[in-house]
Amino acid sequence: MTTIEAALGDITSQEVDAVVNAANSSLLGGGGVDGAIHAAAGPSLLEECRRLRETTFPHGLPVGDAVATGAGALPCRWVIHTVGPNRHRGETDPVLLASCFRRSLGVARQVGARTVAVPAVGAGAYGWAARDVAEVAVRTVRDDCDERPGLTLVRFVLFGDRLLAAFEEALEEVLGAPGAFPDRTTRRPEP
Ligand code: AR6
Repeated sequence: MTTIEAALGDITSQEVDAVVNAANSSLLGGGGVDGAIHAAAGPSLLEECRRLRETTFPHGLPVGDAVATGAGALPCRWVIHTVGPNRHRGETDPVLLASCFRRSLGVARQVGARTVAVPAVGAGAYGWAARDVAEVAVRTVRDDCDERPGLTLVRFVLFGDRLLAAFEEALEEVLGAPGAFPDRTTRRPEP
């Protein structure tokens, strides 16, 4: 069974197996979550990302895809970099946003992670509305964890009350009240 929950906080301080990074195709850093993760992880993360660009992704990581690296000084083992669709560039298809969450969890299982912290990919510089990200993220994670075993915890880590409220609402809508579906493979934790 996978616990899916939402929490207020900074993704760089999460004690989980893997954290998801809202990166860009270059994989070479940026602002927002990406900047915070690179700053907290230290230079080894950027070095690994550079190597990935030289080897596997010479043209950059495609939108909607995900790839894992080590985590440098972060209190987790892996960083899973994904690239959200950028609404400011006309990338408005929610299927691409859903792909970020699905691929990130797929990569998490591949490396052997069981607990994962996930930010609101797309809800910052890439211009998606909080409630749209929340809806897509919660549905995608629920469906993915219903279909595939391996993860025990997926924690959405949100910066700010507005985002937390949007995710709480989506959790309620998609998963029902806490504890309402004891037989499902996914559930919310008891309050
Ligand atoms: N922990 C958790 N959430 C955070 C943190 C943090 N430390 N910092 C910001 N957020 P964004 P995007 C929230 O812009 O929209 C970067 O420059 C933030 O409030 O990080 O996918 C990349 O390099 C927002 O709700 O990601 C790309 O160029 C959410 O994380 C571009 O931004 C996502 O905001 C990606 O844009």
